[in-house]
Amino acid sequence: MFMRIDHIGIACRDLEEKIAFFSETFELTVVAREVNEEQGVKEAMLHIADGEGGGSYIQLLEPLSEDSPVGKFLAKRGEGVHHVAFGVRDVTETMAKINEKGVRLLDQHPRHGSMGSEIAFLHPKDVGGMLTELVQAAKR
Ligand code: V0V
Ligand code: CO
Repeated sequence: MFMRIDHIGIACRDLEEKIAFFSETFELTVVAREVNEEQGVKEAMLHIADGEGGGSYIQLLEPLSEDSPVGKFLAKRGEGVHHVAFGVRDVTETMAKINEKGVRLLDQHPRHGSMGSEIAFLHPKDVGGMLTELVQAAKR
């Protein structure tokens, strides 16, 4: 089902500060930046490697508001790992397969994700406490 880890999403209060830290400390390059109003985030993708069907990245996330998913997470838990995203071939198909096994989907239809991807989230309570994202990367 999963081809690779697409990205690890990290919640932060100051995107510019964390971009500077990750790019300098780990010699990673920012390959995309986006404001995603629907998800309530300002985000940056730092490239790590290329894999089957797409790359793998660190995703740095700053909330657009306090009542957004990342805003609430920061208030409750502080900065840190917010979600893990897996690369899949077909997000709609994978959502259906996983849902059949009793895992709740947080999205009924795929949504727009970073770099032209299509994404969907699974409920963290059904995945051992890990907010899980499915990513179908844009065709290259
Ligand atoms: C909340 N919980 C988490 C969690 N957020 N557990 C693990 N990881 C997280 N990130 C736990 C929380 O501690 C509660 O457990 C329970 O889930 C319900 O949380 P809540 O605070 O009561 O509820 P909300 O309203 O904060 O909703 C949580 C969910 C929400 C996960 C439902 O954040 C959501 O829909 N997220 C999906 C969208 C998203 O995260 N977008 C931002 C990334 P207890 O306390 O009851 O035990 S956007 C992105 O990644 C993009 C654009 C991309 O990759 O391209
Ligand atoms: Co993500």
